[in-house]
Amino acid sequence: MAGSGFVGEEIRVESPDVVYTDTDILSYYNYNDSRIRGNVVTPTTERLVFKTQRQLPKTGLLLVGWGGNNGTTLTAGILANKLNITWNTKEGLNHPNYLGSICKSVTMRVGIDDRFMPVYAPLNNVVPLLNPNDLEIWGWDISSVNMGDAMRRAKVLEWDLQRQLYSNLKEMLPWPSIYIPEWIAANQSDRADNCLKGTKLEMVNTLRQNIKDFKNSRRLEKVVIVWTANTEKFAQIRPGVNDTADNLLRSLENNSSDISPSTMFAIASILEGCTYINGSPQNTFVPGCIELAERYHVLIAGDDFKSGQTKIKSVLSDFLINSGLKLQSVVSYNHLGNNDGKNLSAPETFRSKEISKSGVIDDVVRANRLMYRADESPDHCVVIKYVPYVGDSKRAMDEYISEIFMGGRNTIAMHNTCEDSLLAAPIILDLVILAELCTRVLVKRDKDEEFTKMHPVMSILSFLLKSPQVPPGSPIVHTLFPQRYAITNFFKALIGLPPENFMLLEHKVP
Ligand code: NAI
Ligand code: DG6
Repeated sequence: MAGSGFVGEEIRVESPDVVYTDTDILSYYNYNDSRIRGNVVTPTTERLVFKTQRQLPKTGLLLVGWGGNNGTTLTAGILANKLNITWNTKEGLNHPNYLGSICKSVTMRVGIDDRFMPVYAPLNNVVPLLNPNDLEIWGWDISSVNMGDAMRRAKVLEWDLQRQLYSNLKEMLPWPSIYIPEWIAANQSDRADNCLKGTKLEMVNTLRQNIKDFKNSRRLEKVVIVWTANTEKFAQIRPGVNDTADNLLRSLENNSSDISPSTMFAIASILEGCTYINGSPQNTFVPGCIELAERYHVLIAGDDFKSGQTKIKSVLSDFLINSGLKLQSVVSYNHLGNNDGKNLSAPETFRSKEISKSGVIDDVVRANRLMYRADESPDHCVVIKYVPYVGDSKRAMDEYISEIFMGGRNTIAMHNTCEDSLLAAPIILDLVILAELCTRVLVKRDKDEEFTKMHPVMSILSFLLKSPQVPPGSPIVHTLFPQRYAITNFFKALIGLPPENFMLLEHKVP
C-alpha cells in the first residue's frame, strides 16, 4: 500500500557524511541554492557541518500568564497525559493525547523503500526530542488563583477531567508577576491581586531569582520561558531608550515607562540564559532586546501563537495566488468570550492583534509581480469582538474574493468553531520542544574551526507563529507548508539527508 512505510524507532543514517558518537550526531551537509545576478543564475553549494547533542537535558518550562486559559489547559493536559487519566463525556470514555502537536502527532517522509514507496517517521525518531511528560512546569500570574481553580475558571476542559486533576493542580500557586496597568486592557484590573512591587530593575531581579530557584530546586539543566499572558499594547521604539541593548538596560535601571512587562521578562530570561518565546502579538522584542539576545547567545522566538484562522489564511492565500487566481479581498471576523477576548476588546491591545493577524498574506502577494504591482495588495480586514457567552469556543468567519478567468469572481466563505486554548496548548509545547532542540544544535562552515550556536532568532519556528521574528535582514515566510518543510528539512539536514524535493523521479525516469 502506498505510503504505509513507517520507522517506529530511532533512525540511524549510514553515510560517510554522518557520524554518530555517544554524545552527538555530526552531519556534513551540502546546502544547495542558486545565486542570481541580472538574468544569470549560478547554482551554489555551501558545505556545512551540524552537530546535534543526543542527550536530552532535564528541562523546565516557565509560563508567564500561567493561570490563563492557555497556561492551565497546557498544564492540565500534560498532567493528564503523564498520569494517563481518562474521563467520561456523553460521547463515552476519552483518553489523553497530544493532537495538535507536530512533535507528537505528525510524521515526516524520510525516503523510499525497496519498492520505491515513501517511508515516514515521527519527528522524534529522526533526532531526539523532549517528551512533554518530562517537563517540569511552573509560572507567574498577576492573578493569585491556584491552577486548580484557574482551570475551573477557564472552562475549557471537560468537568470529569477537571474533577480528577483538581487536587494536584490546586497545590500549584503562581509567583507574583509584573502588573503595569497601561500595558494591558483596563478590564484586567480586577484579577491583578498577585503583583510585584518595586522598581523595574528590582522586579527583573526578582524574576531572575525565581528562575534560579526553579532551576536549582528541580535540578534542571535548561529552562524555557513562554509569554502566554495577556496581549499588551505595542511599545514605541525610541532612540536612546530601547533601540540598543545598552540603552535598554540603562532604561531599565532608570525605571523607564517605555519598557513593557513582556520585555522585562525577556530581559530576565536572556540574562539567565533561558530561551524566551513570545506567544502574544506585541513587539516584546524591541531592537535592544534582540541585540541583548545576540550578545548573550540566548535563543528567542515570537510573535503570537498561530492556531486556526491565521493558519487557514496562510494556506488559502497561497492556494489562490499560486493557482493564478488574483486574491482581492480577505475579511476575517472573530468572536470569542474568554479573558483573551475581553482583553482584546480594548483598542490598543486589539491593535497589536490586528497587526499580527494582518501580515500573513504579505510574502505570497509580494512574490507575484505578474498579478500585483509593487504597491498593490488585496484589501485585508480583521475584526475581533468579545461575546462572553461563547467562552473559549472561538468563532472565526472568513471571506476570500478572487478575480478569475475573463472577469469572473470566486468567493470562498468559511466558518470555524473551536476551543481556542485546545489549539494553542499543543502549539506551545511544539515551540518549547523545537526551541530546546535548537539549543542542542551547533553549526559551522566546513572550513571553520569552531562550531557556533544557531542565530538567536529562531525563524525555524515560524510555522507556529502568526508574525514570525526572523534574524535582522532575513525574509519573513508566512506560507504554511514552506514553514512546515523548513522544520522537517532542517531535521533531515541534522542527519545528513537531502531536503524533500517532491519530484518522485524514481517513478518518472524509465
Ligand atoms: P487568558 O487571558 O486566559 O490568560 C492570560 C493570563 O495572563 C491571565 O491569567 C492573566 O491574569 C495573566 N497576565 C496578564 N498579564 C500578566 C503579566 N504581566 N504577568 C503574568 N501574568 C499576566 O488568555 P489566553 O487565552 O490564555 O491567551 C494568552 C495569550 O496568548 C493572549 O495574549 C492571546 O492573545 C495569545 N494567543 C492565544 C491563542 C489561543 O488560541 N488561545 C492563540 C494566539 C495567541
Ligand atoms: C481572537 O482573535 C483571539 C486571538 O487570541 C486568537 O484567537 C488567536 O490569536 C488565534 O488566532 P488565529 O488567527 O491563529 O486563529
